Amino acid sequence: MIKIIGPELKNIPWEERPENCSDPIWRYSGNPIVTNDAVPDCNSIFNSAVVPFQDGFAGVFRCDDRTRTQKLHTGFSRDGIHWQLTPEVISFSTRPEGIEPFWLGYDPRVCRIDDEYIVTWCNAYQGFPTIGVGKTSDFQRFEQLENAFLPYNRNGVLFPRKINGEYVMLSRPSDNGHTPFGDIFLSYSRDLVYWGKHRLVMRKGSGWEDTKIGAGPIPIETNEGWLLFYHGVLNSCNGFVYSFGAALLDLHDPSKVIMRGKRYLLAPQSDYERIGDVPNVCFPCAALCDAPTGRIAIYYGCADTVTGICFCQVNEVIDYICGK
Ligand code: BMA
Repeated sequence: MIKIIGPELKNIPWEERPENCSDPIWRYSGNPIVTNDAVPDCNSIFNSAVVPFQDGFAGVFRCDDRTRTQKLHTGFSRDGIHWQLTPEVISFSTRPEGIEPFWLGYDPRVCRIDDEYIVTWCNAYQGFPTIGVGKTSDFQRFEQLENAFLPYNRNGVLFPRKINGEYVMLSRPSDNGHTPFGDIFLSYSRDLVYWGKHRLVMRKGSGWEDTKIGAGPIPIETNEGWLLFYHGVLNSCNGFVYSFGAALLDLHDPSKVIMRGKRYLLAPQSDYERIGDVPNVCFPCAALCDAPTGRIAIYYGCADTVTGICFCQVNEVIDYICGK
């Protein structure tokens, strides 16, 4: 019997599976839940990360402004569906010497470890993409840490606890452009500053993930392994198509893949996933879960334009990964 290892989250956003749907994952009927009007002067809000916070939820949102610069804003919600975003861009009260002031960030993830929320995002270092790292305890004051890796890298995703005494981060070595390749690696750190012991986790696959893959939400701990949702990209004759699937990683050595789903879980099929600034993109960056019921709510960017949410049950996702 598969079980999520974690706390109860009674107020997890949830909607039952529609009667006519037999898929392991289903979309919220009110999608999209966040659109560009949540922030002044904004072009699009997508690929964003949320966590339980106080008696509701908090998040870091990717808001591209009308100069088309990628910015990060905080947001707060009581129910995980209706969000109040902060009009001001996140700024860091401290930053390491030699790092240029933060001016651009995208595809954030937020990971609670002990009483801190660690934010990772795709940062610009001297104009090259790499993984930025910051932390906050209240979503008001943020400190910036060292970038985790050398350029070029994207999709830096932390595990929600130390493994064998060390922090662990998934990432995807990239290029300076739209990256027509990419596999998922992991790295260890004792202090969130120096990263090493780099290991391959998963290579790109075939079909829906034949071009590149990248970790999505913070992995979910279960009694059978870490449940990892990840995006996969197909290179079609009309450009990239971003879908997402899932895999199970070993609890003690997450570079070992126990099992990996062959089919995608969610692919761009709704209008808001197919039509937008970049058509055909479903890009998950966060998941909430309620351990006792096995409910999972996944937040994902849709067509690089808006943010959506979809739901699944842990046991059904594991059945899907096992090919049942
Ligand atoms: C990737 C990232 C994402 C984006 C996706 C599709 O390389 O930049 O932010 O959603 O491309 O455009």
